[in-house]
Amino acid sequence: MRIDVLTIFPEFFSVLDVSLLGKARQAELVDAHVHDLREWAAIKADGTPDVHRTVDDSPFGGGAGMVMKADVWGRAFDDVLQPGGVLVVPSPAGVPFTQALAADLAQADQVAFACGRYEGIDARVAEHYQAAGFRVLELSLGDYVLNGGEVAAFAMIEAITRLIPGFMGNAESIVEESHADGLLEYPSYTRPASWRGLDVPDVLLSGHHGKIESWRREQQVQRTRERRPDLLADRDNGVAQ
Ligand code: JD8
Repeated sequence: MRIDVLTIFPEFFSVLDVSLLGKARQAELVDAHVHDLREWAAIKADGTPDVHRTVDDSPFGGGAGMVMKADVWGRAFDDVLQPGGVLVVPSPAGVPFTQALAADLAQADQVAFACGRYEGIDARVAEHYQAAGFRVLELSLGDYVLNGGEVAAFAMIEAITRLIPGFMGNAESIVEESHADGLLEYPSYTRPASWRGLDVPDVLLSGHHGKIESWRREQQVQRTRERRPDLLADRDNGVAQ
């Protein structure tokens, strides 16, 4: 899979080489490229040089802050987006990013992330590439406000790339994770069996795999009911996670 990230803070993604993603890059499972958006701001739309490499301007209709310029993003994506590529625009106004979307995007040949800053990106950028036939997804990491799209893009990249076949050493562990089956995962324990007066549940020491499996299932349902009743409702209504 090819991943492209466009941002005015490319150094933010320097850690992409750390962790498993680094190994996946070596194993050519992931071909990741980070681009500095300002490279496409050196020349203004009228062809004259812009020494300030301006990427933002004041919002039409007034209001606080600045908006990122469509013409700069357009020149950048014209160079970076490949046929069939998916354009992901992290945004607090986006649809929720989920495990199901991560699994879906893990099948893509290219995913390009538009990391906005300021008040966001001129809305015509998503509109233009949608109209040009690209799959454009405005996705939110969660119901809280960040200062830009970089943190969200990073989280989405990790959630997506770890689902690429061959990425995670033991694919089995993926199956048992939270959200894999619409339920939160069961609690896990390891040695010592007793710690500060807290003992590991006896069933886990029983060696009785049937009982262990049903206990773990019950724990998943109980936790989900307590912490994420919305997931249980979705599950009962057959909504993909
Ligand atoms: C992209 C600019 C900052 C947002 C004025 C603060 C995602 N779950 C999420 N929360 N916030 C974001 C996000 C925030 C962004 C950008 C994503 C680009 N900002 C803006 C609007 C209010 N500032 C996000 N995914």
